[in-house]
Amino acid sequence: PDDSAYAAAGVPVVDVTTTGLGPGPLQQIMGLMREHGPQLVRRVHGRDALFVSDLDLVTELADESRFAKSIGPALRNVREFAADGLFTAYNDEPNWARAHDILMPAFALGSMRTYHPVMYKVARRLVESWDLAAGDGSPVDVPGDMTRMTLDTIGLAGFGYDFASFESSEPHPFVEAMVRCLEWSMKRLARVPGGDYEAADAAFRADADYLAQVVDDVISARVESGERHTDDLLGLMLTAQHPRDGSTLDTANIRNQVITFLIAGHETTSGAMSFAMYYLAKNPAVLDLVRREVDALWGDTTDPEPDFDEVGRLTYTRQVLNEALRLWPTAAAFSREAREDTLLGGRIPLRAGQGVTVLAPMLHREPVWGDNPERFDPNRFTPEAEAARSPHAFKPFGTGERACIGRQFALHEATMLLAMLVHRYRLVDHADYELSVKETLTLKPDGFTLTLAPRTPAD
Ligand code: MNH
Repeated sequence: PDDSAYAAAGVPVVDVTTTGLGPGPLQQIMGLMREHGPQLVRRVHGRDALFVSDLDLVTELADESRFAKSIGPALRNVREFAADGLFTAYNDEPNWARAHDILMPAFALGSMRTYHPVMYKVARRLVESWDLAAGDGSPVDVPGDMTRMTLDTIGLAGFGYDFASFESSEPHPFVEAMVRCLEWSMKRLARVPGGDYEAADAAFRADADYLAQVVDDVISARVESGERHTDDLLGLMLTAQHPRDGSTLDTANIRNQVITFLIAGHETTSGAMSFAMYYLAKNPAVLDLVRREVDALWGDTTDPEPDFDEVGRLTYTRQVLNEALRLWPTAAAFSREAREDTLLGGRIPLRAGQGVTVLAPMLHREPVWGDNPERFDPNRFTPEAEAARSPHAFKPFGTGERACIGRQFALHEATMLLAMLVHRYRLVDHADYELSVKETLTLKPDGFTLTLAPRTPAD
């Protein structure tokens, strides 16, 4: 549509070419929406992107008969290193359905039982490292350590590969290369026509090649071990046949899937746990309720080892995570495209294939969330409150058949870790941390540190 069509539909066009997208493109759109309302076109160097966040339109966009996942400009950039992996595959690319059907069993509830011991083992690595910090009063780098823990977890649970992230004071080089690739994907959206990006692209290529090399190590470690696992992601990829047509994944696609899962499987979960820790540190009344929940399970056991079913009973802890994902959904935007020419909301003309991006942080602040949406309140996620609300009001995991395959994996891992931490430590907001959200396509609280003290019977 041109400007007059947007004007006729009442959709403001905001040209940000003079300022650019800045270090936080998502927060920029949040700001624009606060100013201009929940639908707008952001224009940069003549490139338009339509963003929406109001519940009615998101509800329409979730209708799979009219709309499907769109691989928009951001994901097209991610495709440069994840290619036809599940996250970035086009809907009609045969490898999407093939890999989806082959890998689904690995994300069924039964499989979470299989991953549970590994998740616990890695959670203990974090606890051991935090015990040292609690002992000498030194601050812990919350997002840094959450990233260590989630990378080690997906590596071990998915691929039997140990990144051993807690053995180093630096982030694993895989993480650094991955973050630069994600940053490249984000910054590429703001490019000035005719600009010189040769150096940036060469650096990106080197990083992408390194990711591919790590993945080849992960795969060959398994192949050379001669072990025939069939129950983890890599085992399924290497051995499983499609349930209906018997087809298998080819080598190039397996590599793309491993890159995809190593990235998708840790970056967002790490951010979600970090935001949850931030809100716990800032909301003593909520922290107290989590304590009651974990104390009811584990009392004053020094080193409780949560079993699988106990994690399912940590319902309030899970509400805390949901509430953190409401305010800061760490994969903050997802895009949909019209299957046919259509009118969104009966008035915004969309051509077949044209993308619309849902801005989840603003959807999650819509009027349906009440008149104080900035308030952190896990009671928004009691079963009663959830039943009373549209299922489309909360979309941290996307929507439809292309929604997050790893949701249960993330929630199990994160709920268990948060509960263990709250049970064990007093969280001290020693730096009086002021939230600053860092964007690398995904979101994290930037520079968030805590100091820790063991809990005493009094608290
Ligand atoms: Mn995950 C898709 C968010 C954890 C693997 N994930 C998505 C989408 C969102 C998302 C949003 C849909 C994107 C889109 O429509 O373009 N994911 C999250 C969040 C967390 C998360 C907020 C943690 C919290 N994701 C995980 C974990 C794994 C994983 C853990 C793997 C173990 N996610 C995926 C994959 C896809 C995906 C794979 C793509 C699925 C598909 O398109 O078939």
